[in-house]
Amino acid sequence: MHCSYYGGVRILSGIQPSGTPHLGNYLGALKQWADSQNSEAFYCVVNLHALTLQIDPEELRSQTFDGVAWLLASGLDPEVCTLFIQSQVPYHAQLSWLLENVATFGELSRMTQFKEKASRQDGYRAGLFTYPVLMAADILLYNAQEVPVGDDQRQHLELTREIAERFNNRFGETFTLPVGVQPKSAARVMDLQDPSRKMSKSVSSPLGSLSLLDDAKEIDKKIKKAVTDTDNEVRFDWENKPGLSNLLEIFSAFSGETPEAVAERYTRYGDLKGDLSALVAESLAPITARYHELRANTNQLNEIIDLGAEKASKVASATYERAAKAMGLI
Ligand code: ATP
Ligand code: LTN
Repeated sequence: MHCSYYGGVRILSGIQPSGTPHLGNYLGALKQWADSQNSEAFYCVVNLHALTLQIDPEELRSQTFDGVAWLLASGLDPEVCTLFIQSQVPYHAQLSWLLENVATFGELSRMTQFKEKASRQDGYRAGLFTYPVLMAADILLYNAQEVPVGDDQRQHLELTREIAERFNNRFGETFTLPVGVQPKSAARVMDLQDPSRKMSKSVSSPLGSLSLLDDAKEIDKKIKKAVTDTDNEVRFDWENKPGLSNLLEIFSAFSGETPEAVAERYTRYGDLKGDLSALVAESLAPITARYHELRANTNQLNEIIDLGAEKASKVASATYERAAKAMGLI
């Protein structure tokens, strides 16, 4: 993985429509996407991936619109990049099936996210197992060169490269090999109550995760209660001070300073936490306000989604046809 963006590079990334984004999603994904968008960038709300979760159909429909509104509120401009819903481009599911016959059972069994999620539920769906192949299809359909994702998706990206390389060797040069791109800071925002775990929609406790819909009071409460340590020295040190270092990383992602520079300015945890909660609240307020405005205008959202599906389908259909033909399909 490397850490730079340059204009004109083909980019693809996706986010699941599984509830309000949290601070990790914003810093690890949405903010990066908005900062790096160009006419070659494709961003999708991956509602097919969300079918791997226990989710009510009405809720899924509504959360898919929420997802589009959050992407727009975070700064994605549908006139600049392509913003679309995964299920509206049928080639994702189609290519995924082809790639399931390139990926191996052993490879998929080694995926950490699968092992973690499967261990937390009985009767998990087959889709949870094949999830990374669908993700590979998302990326390869658009010939993406760069995939901006949080650190938690690194293994899936490596698998995508493996699948693409194997396909190219077996069936002829078809896919571009993508690289993962990570944000410079806050590539992995940790749970505020358990800094050994990433902040997550599905696992974090209510106090561990900061939702983009939290108001200033809730943000303040969660940051003040964030788990740190007892030695009271403000120092950026992930190994010995993971809770505090997480707060310094978050600070740095919003202020643009390095976490070390932020640490130098403080001697007391309380002061750092107070300033951080004000900074987070002030930074998120305009995004949340924009979200509410966008979400209330369904007609406008539908127009944006239709345009995205049309633009995405053009690129995806060409790649799919090429891959299907290479494999011998008529
Ligand atoms: P879950 O934990 O339930 O799997 P999630 O919170 O990871 O969900 P996703 O929709 O899977 O949410 O992730 C969307 C994007 O946010 C991805 O690019 C992912 O890498 C990024 N991301 C998720 N959690 C974090 C985090 N804690 N820190 C930084 N980036 C994150
Ligand atoms: N698996 C990712 C979401 C995702 C994605 C993608 C990210 C699905 N398809 C393609 C980047 C590119 C996740 O759980 N965060």
